[in-house]
Amino acid sequence: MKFQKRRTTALAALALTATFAFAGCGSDDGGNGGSSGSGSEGGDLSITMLPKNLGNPYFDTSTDGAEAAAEEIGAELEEVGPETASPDAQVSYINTVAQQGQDALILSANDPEALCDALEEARSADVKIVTFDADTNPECRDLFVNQATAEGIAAKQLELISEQIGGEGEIAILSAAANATNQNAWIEMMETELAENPDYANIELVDTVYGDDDDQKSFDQTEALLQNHPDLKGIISPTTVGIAAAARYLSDSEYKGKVALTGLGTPNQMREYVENGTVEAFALWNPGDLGALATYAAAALANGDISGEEGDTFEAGDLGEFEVDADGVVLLGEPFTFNADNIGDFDF
Ligand code: RAM
Repeated sequence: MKFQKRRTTALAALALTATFAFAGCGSDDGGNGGSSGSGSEGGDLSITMLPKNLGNPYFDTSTDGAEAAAEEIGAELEEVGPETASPDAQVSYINTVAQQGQDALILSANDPEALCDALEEARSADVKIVTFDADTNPECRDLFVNQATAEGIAAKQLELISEQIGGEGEIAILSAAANATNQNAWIEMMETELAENPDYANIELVDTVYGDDDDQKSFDQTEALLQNHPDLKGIISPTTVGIAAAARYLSDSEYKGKVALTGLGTPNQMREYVENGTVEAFALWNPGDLGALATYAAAALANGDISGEEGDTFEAGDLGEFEVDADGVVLLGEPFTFNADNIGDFDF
């Protein structure tokens, strides 16, 4: 079990200010958070953050946001997590949280169902459960902090690929893990939209493959897609790990500039490929804001300020006031499109 306790310092607070500004620079997420150090001290609340896996810059940024929010609240936050994005690997961390009697657990789930027994156990030890990024079944947690609606995320990616391939041709999807609730919800929406929206009548989805949010596997799957589908016009990768690996493959191949690539990526991982013409545009939200919002939500639950009922409201620092929607969902906002004109404004 890999344990990681991250430092919450004035620097993290500084990084958050930049992340919150969204268009601002200065949030250095370059490290993988492997630094040792003390958690944020002195708070009454103890919160554990469990991403899908460690070593993914997307989750490094969400944890930076969570740490800065914890510092502001005066809570102690620690990040733990497995190296591979699998549900089995997450269970032991949830068990530890239950044994420790933490006040809250914030997690991005690798499976909607497989973690539920362990989460149930934690809840009976009075741990508040907040999912963020990738949900479990709603009955297994108190709140889900959603980055953007599944419809919005699906629509944005289809709009981008359609523009980039001139509205016709074969496309494929390179996803994360096969059980990931977030990617599966987005893919389902994209399939429906492709089938029903006349704008996409000439686009055919020919394959969906899984890179498990592993860089090498995603790279290999990209190569296989291109070999198996010689007429492929474009790839959508709704995962920051997948799109970066696919871009790296395309960038050094004969397909550069010929096969379009879009999806969800971080500006820092994609900058090189936008600048060298491999990728025209892609989308994402601000993972730092997402981590911060999940932390404010977890603290509001643990403090008893809210119970997670629809209509409950809570303050999330500079992000403002948020309301709990149906099914215990709190919505961060809308996806944002990055391209050559704006990518230089972002640093995460
Ligand atoms: C990867 C993870 C994460 C997802 C992003 C877009 O980092 O799969 O869950 O939300 O991509």
